Amino acid sequence: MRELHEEPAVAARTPAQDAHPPSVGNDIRDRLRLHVLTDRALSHGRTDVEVATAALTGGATVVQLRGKDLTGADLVRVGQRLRELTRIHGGLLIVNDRVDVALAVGADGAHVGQDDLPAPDARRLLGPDRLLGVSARTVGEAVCAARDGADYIGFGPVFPTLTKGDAGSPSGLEELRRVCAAVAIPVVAIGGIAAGNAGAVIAAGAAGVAVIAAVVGVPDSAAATRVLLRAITVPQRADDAWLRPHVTTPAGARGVTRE
Ligand code: TZP
Repeated sequence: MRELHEEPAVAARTPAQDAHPPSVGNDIRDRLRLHVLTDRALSHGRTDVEVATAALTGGATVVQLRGKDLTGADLVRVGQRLRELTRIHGGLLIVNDRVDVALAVGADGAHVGQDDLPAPDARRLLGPDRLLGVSARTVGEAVCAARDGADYIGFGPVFPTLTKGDAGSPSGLEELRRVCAAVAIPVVAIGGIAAGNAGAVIAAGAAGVAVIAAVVGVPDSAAATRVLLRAITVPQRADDAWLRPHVTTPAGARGVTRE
């Protein structure tokens, strides 16, 4: 495995990459659409920066730095690189567990679990402008997190996962549906999500999905991200002109506005 200090330089963004991926809009729900969590144990020897580069190139909207075995110094070093990279690609950077690291690297937010810093304290430290994600495994936890200042809920595991040993038993899509109905803030589903089941997760009401194995655990992370993004993106009808406002025009002129 490559050492942290050998992280490659962040490649400059090409003009073709200047536009945000289609899934990234100003709406926070859109921006939370596809989270990729770093995990060195699964990354086939690639560094977090290499995997994140591939994921962002494929259309990931969020990179979450997750390094339970990394020191604070290493987290800050990698976090700074990921900050640079996510800025270039128009993605969000969220730091798992470590609000202090999130602040140190100027991340867009932090994500805390039920056993981490309590949500009200995390919110106080992050201030009003950074995102706070809170993990929840039940409707009750989700409702409390929303009340305590979370911007989004990380709900799961929805499906069985081998990636997190202590994740608990999968909740399934019905419980996900109940959580999505119970809170007004976006719900991001996690746990065993891959291209084959991601559409069902969005159909259940989730604003987005968060994955590790499906992107980090495969050799071509950019391609895997593209496939996932397609699976969770509501198809745009080619013939959706009838949905757009019609204007009355002189005879012979086109009657449908296309901005
Ligand atoms: N929290 C609940 S399940 C999980 C986390 C961090 C692991 C998700 O990994 P995978 O490989 O996408 O199932």
